[in-house]
Amino acid sequence: MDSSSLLRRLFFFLCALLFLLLLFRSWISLPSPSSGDSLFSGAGHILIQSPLFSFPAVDHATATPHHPLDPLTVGEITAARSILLSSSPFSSSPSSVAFHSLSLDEPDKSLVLAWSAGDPLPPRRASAVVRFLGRSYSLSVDLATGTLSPLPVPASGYPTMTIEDMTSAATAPLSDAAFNLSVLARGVRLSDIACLPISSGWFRREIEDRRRLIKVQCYSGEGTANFYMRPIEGLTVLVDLDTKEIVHIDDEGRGIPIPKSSGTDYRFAVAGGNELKRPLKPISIEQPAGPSFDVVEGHRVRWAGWEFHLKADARAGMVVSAAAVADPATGSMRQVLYKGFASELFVPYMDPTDAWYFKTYMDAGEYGFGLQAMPLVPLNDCPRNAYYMDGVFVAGDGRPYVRQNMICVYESYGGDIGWRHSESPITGMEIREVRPKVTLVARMAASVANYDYIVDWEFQTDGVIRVKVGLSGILMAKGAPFTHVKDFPAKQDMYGTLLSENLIGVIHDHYITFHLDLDVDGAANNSFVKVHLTRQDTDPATTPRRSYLRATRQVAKTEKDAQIKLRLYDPYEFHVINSEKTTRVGNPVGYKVVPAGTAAALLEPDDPPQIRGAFTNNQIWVTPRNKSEEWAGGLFVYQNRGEDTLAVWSERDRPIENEDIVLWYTLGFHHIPCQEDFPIMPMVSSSFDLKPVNFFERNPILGSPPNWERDLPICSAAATT
Ligand SMILES: [Cu+2]
Repeated sequence: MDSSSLLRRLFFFLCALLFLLLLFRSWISLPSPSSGDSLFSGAGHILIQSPLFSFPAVDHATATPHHPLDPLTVGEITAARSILLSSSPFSSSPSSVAFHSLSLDEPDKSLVLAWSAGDPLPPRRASAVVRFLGRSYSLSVDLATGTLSPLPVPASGYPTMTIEDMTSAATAPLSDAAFNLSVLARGVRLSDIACLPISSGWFRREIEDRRRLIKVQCYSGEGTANFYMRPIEGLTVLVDLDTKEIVHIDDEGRGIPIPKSSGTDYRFAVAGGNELKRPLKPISIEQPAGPSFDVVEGHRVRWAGWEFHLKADARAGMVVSAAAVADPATGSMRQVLYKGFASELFVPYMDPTDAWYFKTYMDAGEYGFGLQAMPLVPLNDCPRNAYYMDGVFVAGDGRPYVRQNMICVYESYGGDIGWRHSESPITGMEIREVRPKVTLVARMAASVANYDYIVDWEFQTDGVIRVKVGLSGILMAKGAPFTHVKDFPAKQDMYGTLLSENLIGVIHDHYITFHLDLDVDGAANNSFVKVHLTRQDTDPATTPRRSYLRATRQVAKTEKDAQIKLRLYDPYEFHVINSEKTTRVGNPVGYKVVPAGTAAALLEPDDPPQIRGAFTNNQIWVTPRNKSEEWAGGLFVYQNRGEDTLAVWSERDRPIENEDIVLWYTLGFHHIPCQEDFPIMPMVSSSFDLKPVNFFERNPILGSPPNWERDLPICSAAATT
């Protein structure tokens, strides 16, 4: 055998070996038949690379905390519950205790920042809010010593409802004969009704001072899963949340027909007739070499120089803590954000009539933004390359339960550009430099009855954190005795848009107020600086220009200097700087909050809902950090009088210069419904950025590499049918 034929045989042998290796690699990662995946799917037989990585699953029954900010484990919740139930006064009647919240009482910031992996954890404490024999209690539970200590209780309001509060309120009307007769008189079978517990707000009425109240309204689910589109209009039941007693029934609107069910169902299996005639071909992000992030011990996320702690929270939904970013010049980690979360939501409807005026929801403090977060749907809520994190929450009886897949973390690449420059032919330089933008997203989605909120914290390699809120789900709609706009009395206010026959989508606002404890290069010596752009007029003798814009810096001394209403024609940048640190050339290091599309609160400030929602009166506030000021609407939001809001705290006008400060940003939406929102809304979203401003010495992703064809996975068409 000559040497060339030996080489040829060797080449074929190596090719066969490589083929077998590739086959084996695919085989060991084959998805199970029950997963619904297939190696070959859709038209054209696309070769799909199966994920070759997985994060270890958490065994909640035996989980232990690893980080000072890790949420309470199943074991810790069980221990805290038994400490509380065996202590006075609760031990006298443990079955009468309702747990409205039980979560980690976070250690002091100084202890958390001083902690390193491997150190013993600071003492673990739980904070509990319970109702017992008609009273609310706020308590701190020391898990090490087994002791209970009382905390102050707000002057007004009640804690977040338990899931049991909501379900028992929703079924309470069915025990009332007058209610049942009214439903039947409207031609609706009792077996078809679905009812919603609607927080009743506070309207300066005497009964609100002595009873915990809720309003219940019902819908007909006949012929559709989308019962929200079939309101039984005008029938409102006032229920005592503690006793489940029916306090009052408003029975109006019997002449208003129940809107039709046809065309309202949105489920794929049911609404198959809506299927697009030309669906898109399958699309997915594949990472055959695995993700570039890891999640250490369940909660510490590390990616592209970022490190942060991520956890689910029953009230806030998702909490990002201790976020730090590596400085590419030195490699050292630099603090950016100690704690960020959605502190409160405010959703007032713009219809002052009897069955609607009270709809002024505060979804975090009243319903629990995290309690309402359902498991995310793999492949559709989050892409295929996502990692999922569970939430561990507490039922009304104090027992723990696991909300699986409540948060997802994934790397996102949508074809966006990190930076670029091309030279044009006039310079004679052949330069085409572009860098792709890949980001890391932490996502949750809460379904607060009809509405769905998607909250994304998106970390970028250039140091930007983008916080995005998406709105989808189903409108809260109103029955009407009209089937066409022309039939509506001209002088009457419709309060919204006719979406379909007999159905009005009522105008409303959404506000989401974020608590952003920025720690720019440390907690201390942070200041809020307003950088004001103003027009300067010139001396015509010195320049052909008549005017230019100039930036001047104003350091906010006290809280009132930092109550910001955004104005397009009076622009500012809003920086949080570390006044002790400067860049090489002398600029103070900072991060700025960059607003995007948003909306301002326009209700009368003395309107009771706006008193409670006064935290939306400004888009930006800055307060000195105070552990008792985390919830913008107050600790007890339900039915409160607005005495404990961010607006009230800020009026103290405390010093905020060179302090540990918290910036609050409110993202707002005015929503005038339209027919495209029927029967379910396409996503609408808006965002704001936390962006480094003179934080780095230069573009921090200057050294990031471009994409090369040779590095990318092969996902080409393998064959055609
Ligand atoms: Cu809306």
